[in-house]
Amino acid sequence: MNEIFELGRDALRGIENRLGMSRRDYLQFCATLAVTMGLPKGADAAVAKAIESAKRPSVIWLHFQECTGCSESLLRAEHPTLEKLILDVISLDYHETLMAAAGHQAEAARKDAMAANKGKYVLVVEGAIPVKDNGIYCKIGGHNAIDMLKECAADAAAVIAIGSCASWGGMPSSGGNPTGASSVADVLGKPVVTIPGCPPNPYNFLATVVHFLTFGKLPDVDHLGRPKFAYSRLIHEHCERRAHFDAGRFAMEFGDAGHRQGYCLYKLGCKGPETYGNCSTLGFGDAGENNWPVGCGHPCIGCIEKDVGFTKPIHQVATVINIVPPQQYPRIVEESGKGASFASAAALAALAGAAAGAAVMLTRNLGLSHQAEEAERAKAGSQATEKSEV
Ligand code: FSX
Ligand code: SF4
Ligand code: F3S
Repeated sequence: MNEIFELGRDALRGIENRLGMSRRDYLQFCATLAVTMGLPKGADAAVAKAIESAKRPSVIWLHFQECTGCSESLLRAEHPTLEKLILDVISLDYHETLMAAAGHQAEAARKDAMAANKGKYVLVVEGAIPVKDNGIYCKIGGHNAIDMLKECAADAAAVIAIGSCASWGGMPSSGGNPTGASSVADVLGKPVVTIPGCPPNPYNFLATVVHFLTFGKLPDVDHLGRPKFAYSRLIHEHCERRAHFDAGRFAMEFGDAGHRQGYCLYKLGCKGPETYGNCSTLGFGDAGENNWPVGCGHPCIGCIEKDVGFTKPIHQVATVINIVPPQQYPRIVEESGKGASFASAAALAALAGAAAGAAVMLTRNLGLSHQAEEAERAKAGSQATEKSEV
């Protein structure tokens, strides 16, 4: 973190005023983003510098077949909030849900932003594109989604498909796909960066945009266009219930004794074993620990993964892609169903370079383990007090 002081007090004070967040929170935010991207030590300084000094890229955000959950999930990201992002990190020049303009004014705003930032703007696409029957199932301002996407992508510096709908069709493409809901890449006929999830974790999007700001290019992606820092591991490999899976301890019904004790949800249809993502390692939406489907006691439905989410029945058992058990298990605190500590496993993975973004795991789960330990200590303390009172 030392390099970060090269930014100077004035720059940090400026950020304090602009973002309305303390220097400490700002530096923590930059460190979190750097870790999320799996960047090496010291990269937080580069991230901080880029956000502080880079010209805000113009962002044009299109909405097609979707529920706006992706934008909603960004609104729930606390570090920073979307308002702060809009005002400071990016220049959101067109977003149908959030902009005040309507009708012709909105269309004019889009055209103006495209002309003013030709070749430089980032195009974010939320929602699938219905291609059946000449695209008549989604029209905005008299244009169908196919034409609008092609027009906006032509002069974009980068295209990001946010959410499963834009990434691979998502929910609108399920059930026989009556409208021909298609991905951005399929309609454009070229690969784009995809951030699948229904909705995706806001940090995966923020980290992707900040990577663009910091390095002038989008992060490395896999064959499906997914940033490797977020989508290269199976959820099952780092799940806090994994030790229960390997020990054969399963919840068999919602609300049964195993479910109440935080046992593995595999037999209730959890798709963690065939879904790639960082849901099990990166808290979702800042609402506290365990704030992801499995953490809340519901099997993962594979909302991120094509041919799994919205395709396989929710309670059908998953195909286990990797049967190799982890080298170390999280410690299990069975009574509360939480308290998994991945610290040692993550440290091993980071040392071995076994998994991209292992540092995310390490950071987050160090927090988890600390919290669990504190909870246990507090419990032990209160039990001791109760005994001494008796
Ligand atoms: Fe799709 Fe995002 Fe699911 Fe909804 O829009 S990924 S339906 S969360 O809003 O595109
Ligand atoms: Fe976690 Fe699901 Fe894997 Fe069980 S099956 S360990 S709940 S990801
Ligand atoms: Fe979706 Fe499963 Fe992650 S349901 S949010 S892919 S845990």
